[in-house]
Amino acid sequence: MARVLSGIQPSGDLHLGNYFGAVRNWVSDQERTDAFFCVVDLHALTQSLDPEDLRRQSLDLACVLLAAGIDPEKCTLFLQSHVPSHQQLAWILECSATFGELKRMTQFKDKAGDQEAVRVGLFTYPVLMAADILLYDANEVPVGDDQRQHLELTREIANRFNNRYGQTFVVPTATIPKVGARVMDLQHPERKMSKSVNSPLGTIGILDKPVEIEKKIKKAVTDNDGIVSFDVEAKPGLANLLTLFGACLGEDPEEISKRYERYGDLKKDVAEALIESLRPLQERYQTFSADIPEVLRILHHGALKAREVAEVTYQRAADAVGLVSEA
Ligand code: ATP
Ligand code: LTN
Repeated sequence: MARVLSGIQPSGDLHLGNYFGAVRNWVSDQERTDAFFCVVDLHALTQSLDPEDLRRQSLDLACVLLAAGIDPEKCTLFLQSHVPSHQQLAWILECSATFGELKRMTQFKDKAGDQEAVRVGLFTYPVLMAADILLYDANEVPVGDDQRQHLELTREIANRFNNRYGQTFVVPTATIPKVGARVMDLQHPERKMSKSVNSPLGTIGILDKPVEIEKKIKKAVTDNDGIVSFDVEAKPGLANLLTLFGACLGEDPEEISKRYERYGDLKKDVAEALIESLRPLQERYQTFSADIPEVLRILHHGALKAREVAEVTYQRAADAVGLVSEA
């Protein structure tokens, strides 16, 4: 059975990009694979979060994932910081990845931007991500399109390590969905929908109320030529709406475009489809968020299962590089 691992940061409210690009596919992956999903709270430390916010957001994200259909009977759900092997392996891998490789990461360049004091953790972030993946011998890593480069780096690190120290890691592949891998901001369709950019009208949260979803879709930026067609370059706003619709219906956005003549009709149906797609998740979220002790139990059980797998791989890597095993 294939092994899957993916992670998501507790850095803010989940949006449609996170849902269609990643989380929804995790729910189907758990049916056919041995899947591990982790809330990457250590990665979120690369941003300046209030400690109480980080704690609350980590548990809230676990509630959202459970509400989305992540089922602890079918997969392993855990918090990254509960499994110390992630940090241990990250150090070993940092001694293999190079400064030049990390400097080329576009997410680092975007996030470091013009910050005056760039944290070292933001720079080494992709190596911790490589450790997350390699510890579980993952064959598949379901992510959105923006993580392609990080996955390439993970493969590079794994291959280099295997060549230098002998076969130690499984070399993983990114699994990126056909529709929904890159959901764009509704107000700025040239940039991706993002948790860390403040764009309230451009971002639809997966817990947004139906009236908010309707309003945001109605106000979504399109163009003036009045022709409904799927053209990402020439008509990015409309293409984004068709992509969201396609992701809801499981249909090709181009096919959907042929059924519409007016932007208004399309927008109305897109809003309705989104509201219906999110309704079950939103209802279940109430149940989980009202029972945090149960969520903590699920995460504890997940950490036990994750540690069992991760510790074995860590030991294999530690042995390979020449660290002495404890008697
Ligand atoms: P930020 O938006 O703050 O940069 P993020 O949402 O990209 O954060 P994560 O929460 O770690 O970062 O992402 C979780 C998953 O969601 C990843 O697999 C990522 O590829 C995917 N994802 C994020 N944004 C989008 C988007 N706009 N479209 C499709 N997938 C996305
Ligand atoms: N870097 C990812 C989040 C992430 C991840 C992972 C994804 C951390 N560790 C392991 C897949 C597998 C992001 O920023 N979206």
